Amino acid sequence: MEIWNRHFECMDRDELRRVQSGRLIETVERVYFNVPYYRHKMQEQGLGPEKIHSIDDLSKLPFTVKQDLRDNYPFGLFAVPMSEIVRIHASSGTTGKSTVVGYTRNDISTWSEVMARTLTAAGANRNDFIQIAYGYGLFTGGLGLHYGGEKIGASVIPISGGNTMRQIELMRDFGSTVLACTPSYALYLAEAIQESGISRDDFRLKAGVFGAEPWTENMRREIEEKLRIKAIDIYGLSEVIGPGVASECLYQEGLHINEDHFYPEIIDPETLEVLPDGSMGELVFTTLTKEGLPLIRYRTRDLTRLNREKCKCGRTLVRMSKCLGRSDDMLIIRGVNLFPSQVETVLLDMSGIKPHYLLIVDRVNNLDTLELKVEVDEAFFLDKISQLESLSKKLRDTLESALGLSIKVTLVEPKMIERSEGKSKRVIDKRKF
Ligand code: DLL
Repeated sequence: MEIWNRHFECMDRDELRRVQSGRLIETVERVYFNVPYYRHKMQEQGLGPEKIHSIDDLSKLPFTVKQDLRDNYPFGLFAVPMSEIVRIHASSGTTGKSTVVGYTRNDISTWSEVMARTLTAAGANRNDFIQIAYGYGLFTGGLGLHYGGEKIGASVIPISGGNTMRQIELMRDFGSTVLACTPSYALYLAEAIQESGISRDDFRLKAGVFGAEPWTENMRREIEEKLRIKAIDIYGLSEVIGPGVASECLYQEGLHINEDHFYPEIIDPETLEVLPDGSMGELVFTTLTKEGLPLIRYRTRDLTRLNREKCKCGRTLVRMSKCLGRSDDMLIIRGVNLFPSQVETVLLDMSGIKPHYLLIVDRVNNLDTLELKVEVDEAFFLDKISQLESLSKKLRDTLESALGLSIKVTLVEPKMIERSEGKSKRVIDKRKF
């Protein structure tokens, strides 16, 4: 089994810890002297870079959360002058104050390196044809996979998302061997291939690198059977770098975290206490080499557990279990991140409706669907049907452009949405994770 960077991926754990400690010290200095936000936060706690000597001191440092990035929108947390930034991405689905991330030339090179590790771990090499059906653009999926694919010398096919018939045609004609997309799109493609009548023998596909949303072992089995491939789970988030934070090897027993670049901790999301290895909790990352947007103890909100045993593949990098849940209310719909509060903001701005709503998420033919049920104002409800129709269309258009997702809007009579006494239930997620 090939390993892209044996030196770091199989490093003795004591040596790795020394590397991590050195890099943490540099990172803390970088943020303290270059990012006023971090300097103030550390000063408030009586902390300076001289108090950080090793990874053991990490827990002294304050946490960073998504809201901190939004409050410093767009570039306030960057640690280098903009002239050093060569790429900007932003998290999907959010409007206005979205999460903006910036990369220096070295960051792009780090990203390509960790993506090269990811693809190699999935069994890919220079002889492969990688069909990248993740979206290209502000989303990190397309370009992240792209640079990794080029780095290992594979033939990269930057087809981007959507246009299923063309995906299938090119997959057959170009002989794609590795497919990169969300797991739900992989399943959708698998069924479309079956329906197309083209024989599976006409394809050369052998592996898939799937991520950007949670998926279960059952989904994996289904994808592997339908496409007759090895389905590899890859994990990442824009704030930390994009895809390439962690990925499975061919043993599929947890995702190896590239911890020489991204140091993981597991905390209790309520008490914020650091938990021992093996406990389920919220994953927190400190970047150890990033220049553009270094992050200290960034709370991902993803729930998982860590395992530091050496893997059968020979890698010593810590493994995280598949991420299936979050400690906040973020939904991932067709790979797009969505907070119910984004819908609420649109509703509050629109006349004719009340902010009493219910979001219904489902999966039909392996594609996520999103429906909004929302109450109409009493006065409006007595109006003509045509007016209701135009209200519904206006609402749908506004939501679709705000969320970057298609949505079905159903207007209902006042008081039709159940009121709850405690925390109101805004989302029904019928997908099975
Ligand atoms: O989804 C980066 C990515 C692209 C990862 C392509 C893998 C492949 P964001 O849009 O910032 O970045 O969303 C990050 O997606 O915090 C998780 O909640 C979720 N997520 C990403 N990968 C997985 C996975 C990209 N393999 C958020 N399993 C993260 C479960 C995942 N959830």
